[in-house]
Amino acid sequence: MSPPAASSGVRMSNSSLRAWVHEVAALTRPQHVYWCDGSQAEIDRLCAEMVDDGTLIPLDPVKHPGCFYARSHVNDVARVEDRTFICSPEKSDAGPTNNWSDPAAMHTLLKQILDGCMAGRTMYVLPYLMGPPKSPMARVGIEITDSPYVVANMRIMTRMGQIALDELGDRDDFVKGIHSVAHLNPAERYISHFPAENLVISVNSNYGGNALLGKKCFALRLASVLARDEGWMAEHMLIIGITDPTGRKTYVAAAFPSACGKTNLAMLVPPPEDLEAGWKVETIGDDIAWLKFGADGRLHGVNPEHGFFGVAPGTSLATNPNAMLSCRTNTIFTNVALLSDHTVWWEGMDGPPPTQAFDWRGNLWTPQSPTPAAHPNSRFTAPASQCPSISPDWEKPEGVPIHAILFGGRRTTTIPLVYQAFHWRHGTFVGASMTSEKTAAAEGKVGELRHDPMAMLPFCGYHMADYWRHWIAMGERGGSRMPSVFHVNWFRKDTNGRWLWPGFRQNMRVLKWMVRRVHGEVDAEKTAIGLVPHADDLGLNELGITGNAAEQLLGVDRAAWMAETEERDRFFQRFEDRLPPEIFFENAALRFRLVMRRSA
Ligand code: GTP
Ligand code: SPV
Ligand code: MN
Repeated sequence: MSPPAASSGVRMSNSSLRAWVHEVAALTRPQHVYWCDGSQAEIDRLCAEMVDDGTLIPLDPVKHPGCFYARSHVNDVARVEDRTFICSPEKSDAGPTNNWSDPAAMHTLLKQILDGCMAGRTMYVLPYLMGPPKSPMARVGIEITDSPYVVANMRIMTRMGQIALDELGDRDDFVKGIHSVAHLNPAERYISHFPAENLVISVNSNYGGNALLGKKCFALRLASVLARDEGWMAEHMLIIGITDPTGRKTYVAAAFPSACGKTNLAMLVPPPEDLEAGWKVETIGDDIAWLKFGADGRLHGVNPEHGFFGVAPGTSLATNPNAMLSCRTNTIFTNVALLSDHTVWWEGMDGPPPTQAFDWRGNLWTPQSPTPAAHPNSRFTAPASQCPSISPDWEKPEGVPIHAILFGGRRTTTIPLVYQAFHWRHGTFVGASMTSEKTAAAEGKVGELRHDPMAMLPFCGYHMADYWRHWIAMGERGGSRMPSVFHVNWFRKDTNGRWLWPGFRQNMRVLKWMVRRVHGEVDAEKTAIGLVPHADDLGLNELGITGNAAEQLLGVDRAAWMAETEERDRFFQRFEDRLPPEIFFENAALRFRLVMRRSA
């Protein structure tokens, strides 16, 4: 017998959904089953319950109305890539960059963990929509969870509740997610994807991408498989709209690895002189883009999400005022520091540090403490609609036309500030070759250089070489209407370890150059690696970047690039004969140009 449904107002007549929910309840055996309608009253009630049991601490109602503070378990603070599995029927379909498990074996293992795991708890059924309402690109997911914290976060991050059930109707093509905090036992933590069943099962974590199943699990790992099969793209990309002084809009999608600057670029405020001249940057999304050909033959992008799960440390009014304003109200802060006046703090916030605080573990902290007050992967969960720079186009059902795609990573050496790929196939190679220093967004050693193709290493739901093949095939379909491709690196350092590039709002200089390139309004220098700007076209002089610094930022170091191509070859060899020959060819062509050119 299935447990009684706690009353909520949802209207639903989908029998396959009902049957699946019963099946999960029979296995996990919760005390109550509750269907979320997504209403304000419902979330107010849930948050009040979480305040009562200590899960949430309400923040100052004047300085931070509608905001809550949360701490995760100390062993559960980031995505766990080594516990994340792609359970495709064939091992070879997961590819060498994913952990694979046999689906039947994984189901058996997870059944044991899920068996009775919700005893004494409420099981929440969360219907949610990824993508704008009434959009042909939108999809419905259902997450079943025993975590009210997940419900509160998912209500910000997605369009949750009745709206999703209404969009689903009687169809059975919803993406299934089963999540249980279980015992938060890291040894039994599994984030398992079953692409053939449109299913994710996540147990023993309650943090970010491990637990908010609409985000990386659905909108990237499972969606990348759907996208391959249906001829579209699911990418780890922000989307912005740039308005120039003539009023023309240029849309850019950008893939940077986790904690490498997507949210910051998505909310960029141009420098005063550009604002005065009429430049404007508007936010469409900050983490995930779904791209599909529109009726005009161009790639169009939507942001499937409805909120931001943004990195807190380093975010300030000086670096990202729009993020600070987005998270002033109706926000959940997780693992930042708590001050005694019920406000929050993190490293890099404006002004001097507080004289004392409670750190992310709940311990008393002072500026003399040897550890940071906020966890490096502490985050704010804020509604996208609250962002001052949110674009009027952000919920357009047909999405926005994408003119340029930008790749980037954290590289202290070799990779210049910006260069443009010669064409789509070369751009695919540029994306496939991305490397970046690891950040705190995932468990593991921070700072280690690793390959992260298209910023999708942890998020591609199938064989990475097939994913590159899909990129090439999309390019063949789109022909001359495909976006121009660029690569940027905001993170170059000089020999003394200082940033060579001021970054943040000064990145506008690079965006302006890209806009002019897209519309054929500025020349570039043809080098072995691609098309590089003339220093004057970025106004490097105005920033006091001259001589050796300018050379380091924009130059091509032939020896370092030769080493780069060798490293790429080693990486590409891992894909054996599944590697698209185009990728192999582009690396050989790069090496040829490096060797043959008199000036690189
Ligand atoms: P995920 O949400 O993990 O996918 O991260 P993200 O790509 O959105 O990264 P985010 O914009 O949150 O930036 C992460 C860190 O990089 C923050 O600490 C920023 O302050 C820092 N950062 C962002 N842009 C720049 C830049 O232009 N220069 C420098 N030096 N740091 C930057
Ligand atoms: C990332 O790591 O890329 C994030 C945070 O955006 S999480 O939702 O945890 O994946
Ligand atoms: Mn991300």
